[in-house]
Amino acid sequence: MTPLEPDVPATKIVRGACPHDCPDTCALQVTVRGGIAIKVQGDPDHPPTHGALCTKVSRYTERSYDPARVLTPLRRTGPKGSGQFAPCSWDEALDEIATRLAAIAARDPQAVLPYSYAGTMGLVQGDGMAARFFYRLGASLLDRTICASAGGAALAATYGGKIGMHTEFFAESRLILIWGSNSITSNLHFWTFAQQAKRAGAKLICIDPRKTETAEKCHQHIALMPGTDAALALGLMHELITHDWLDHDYIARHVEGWPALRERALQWPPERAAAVCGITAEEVRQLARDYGSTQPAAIRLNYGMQRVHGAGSAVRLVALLPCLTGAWRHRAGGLLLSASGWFAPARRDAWLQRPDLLSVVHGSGRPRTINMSTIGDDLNRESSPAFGPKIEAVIVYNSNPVAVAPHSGRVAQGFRREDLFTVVLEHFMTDTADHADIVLPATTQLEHWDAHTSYGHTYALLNEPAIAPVGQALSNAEIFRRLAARMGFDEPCFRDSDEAMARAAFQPEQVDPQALAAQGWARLKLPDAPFAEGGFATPSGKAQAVDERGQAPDHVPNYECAAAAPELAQRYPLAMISPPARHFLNSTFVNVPSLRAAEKEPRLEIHPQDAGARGIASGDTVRVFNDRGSYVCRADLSARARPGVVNGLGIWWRKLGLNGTNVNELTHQRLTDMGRAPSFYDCLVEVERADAAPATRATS
Ligand SMILES: Nc1nc2c(c(=O)[nH]1)N[C@H]1C(S)=C(S)[C@@H](COP(=O)(O)OP(=O)(O)OC[C@H]3O[C@@H](n4cnc5c(=O)[nH]c(N)nc54)[C@H](O)[C@@H]3O)O[C@H]1N2
Ligand SMILES: Nc1nc2c(c(=O)[nH]1)N[C@H]1C(S)=C(S)[C@@H](COP(=O)(O)OP(=O)(O)OC[C@H]3O[C@@H](n4cnc5c(=O)[nH]c(N)nc54)[C@H](O)[C@@H]3O)O[C@H]1N2
Ligand SMILES: [Mo]
Repeated sequence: MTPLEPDVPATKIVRGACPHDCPDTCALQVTVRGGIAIKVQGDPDHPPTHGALCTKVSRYTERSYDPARVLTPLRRTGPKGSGQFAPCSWDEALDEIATRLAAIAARDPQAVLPYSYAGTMGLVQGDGMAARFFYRLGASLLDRTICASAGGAALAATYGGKIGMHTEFFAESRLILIWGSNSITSNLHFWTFAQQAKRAGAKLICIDPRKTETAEKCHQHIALMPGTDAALALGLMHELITHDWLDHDYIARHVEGWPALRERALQWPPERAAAVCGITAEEVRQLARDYGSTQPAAIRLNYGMQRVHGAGSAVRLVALLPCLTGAWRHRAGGLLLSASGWFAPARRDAWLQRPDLLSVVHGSGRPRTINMSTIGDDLNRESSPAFGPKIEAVIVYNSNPVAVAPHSGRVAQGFRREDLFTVVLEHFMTDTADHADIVLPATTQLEHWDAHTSYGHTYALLNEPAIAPVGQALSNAEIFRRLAARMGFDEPCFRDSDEAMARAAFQPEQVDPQALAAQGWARLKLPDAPFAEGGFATPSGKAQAVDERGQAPDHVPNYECAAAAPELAQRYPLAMISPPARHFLNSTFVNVPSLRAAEKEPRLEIHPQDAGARGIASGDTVRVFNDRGSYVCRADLSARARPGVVNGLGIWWRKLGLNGTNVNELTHQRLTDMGRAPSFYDCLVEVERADAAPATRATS
């Protein structure tokens, strides 16, 4: 639409959806004047958004119009990773990509790897047209494990899917456990409901190794050691059993495997649990008393507690707590980790993504799968019968793996391979874009169509473009549509428009198309209290307390802790977690000047006791290190850190850090007990003043 069209009003409001990887998926209203977006606000009528946006997205126009945006295709002119590029035309860029991919695919299409995550969570600009393209090409499949797959697998094992409470009803709870979640940072719109409950007299308890801004505003904070949540849940169950704070009728009718779970929990008296968790037995007892004697009681579990070896076992155990007390009988009771499974029947994934196109190249077989969390090792592997072909090309979109994937020294080493052909679709020159052969300018959410689900609420949303693409940017879907044409993929699905895909993303019986078109969002038709009468999505309809072998989950210690690795713990005595800095969203927004100014510099929160023992003062430049590498940042002596645990707030761009690294220089690629996920928060380190003689050499 051009400003010259006579019937265009001077100012209009366009309805949209926040695309970012966050449980809140807000409904947006974008004010546009003369073709320029001047304001982004939250929709006051959308219940989870209730008119408010976070600091990051309320500045969205600053990001979309940032002068540093990539506005033309770029071709590499310097060594890999140097960030030296020259502009080229779309035709040159796409012709070169199509030629290179066709040559590799002629040998083995599995040597091509798509790498993407949730830079946008849209069904069209995420894995819509891109999925069609890579299925048709026959490329390697990507196992998208980097965030939530341990918890997801655990929920599926326990409830039969990623399903739980409606976020709105937390406002009516009498007790809320905020468990492994920094709601004020990462789930702000849930916090509004928690505050409503608090004002109505509910007790709020935060379970988190770090004294977050959320923990400070709760009535109680239980600062357990990272990776010990399963022990805490078992200790709680022990107390629920011995005090008979159980709903026997609910258990008998709706829980499978209770005798084995009961036997397991009886091995965990509060003293044993407390010793593992690094808290007091009284804290375990009091929490059990609160949980066992308050209805309705709700748990906002979040992904922060499932980035450790025993993540799956821990989520299974916590998810069973409301099944033992019958908390599920109330709409304000139960648990929410993810709501995304509620959308499964509504999403037209088979049409949006067309996995059937795999058969064009692979017949009835399937290509190999690469786990995105081990990209560091996998980019450095040669061809072998077990691995398949060496990775020859990576197409990255909606992700910044050089900054966000574990053991990033290894990841960067892989992306520096001169024989790797790398294409990155981006808004900005991220650490990953610096390593590309070709960078393609992508549109932001203000510039393209999309359709959205949420993992924190139960409303589907539609995003209309508010402005024309900035510069020469094209939507991800349009880029893959043009590439498909150049590769000779002539299936009609490669001609579906972005708008057609967005408008037809949902089954009309599940998501009311009129509501979606008129107000930009529509609530799924679901019962208020989904498991009041049982009816879990498992084959038996019961919550599953045991696995196929009849075993109840147990506490699994961290890979890196004194119990499992005593020698390592001697050399690296501090546990490090790396949750997000409040003004960043993963590595997104690190480059937005006002938001980076708010975070100032990469920081390590360290307890004054641990700092004192190392001669470290607040503001000192420190080296945080282990056998994988070292990371330089600023020490922040802070009671937010508990003794024995340091908090390396993430996720800085490596090139914007103090020594060209970020916290993932220190994390490892070992996977969780369920879901094949990374264990970012299962990491031992040592810290010293950066001016001290290095105690160890980086070995990455
Ligand atoms: N501002 C902002 N918002 C975000 C994000 C962001 O980067 N910035 N990221 C988005 C994404 S991708 C996701 S997945 C979610 C993440 O948000 P959450 O699911 O809340 O997960 P985290 O932020 O990783 O961690 C939450 C809390 O868990 C604590 N924690 C760490 N280890 C443990 C443990 O072993 N046990 C317990 N009980 N707690 C532990 C951390 O200290 C942290 O305060 O938020 C989304 N929202
Ligand atoms: N140490 C440590 N590491 C972590 C975590 C942690 O807590 N600690 N958290 C982990 C978690 S939970 C997650 S989810 C991952 C997140 O990892 P990623 O999904 O890689 O998330 P971001 O770093 O936000 O990078 C997303 C990129 O997508 C781009 N983008 C956004 N929209 C579009 C679009 O429409 N088109 C294109 N082409 N690009 C777009 C953005 O500019 C941005 O650079 O990181 C993980 N890494
Ligand atoms: Mo995430």
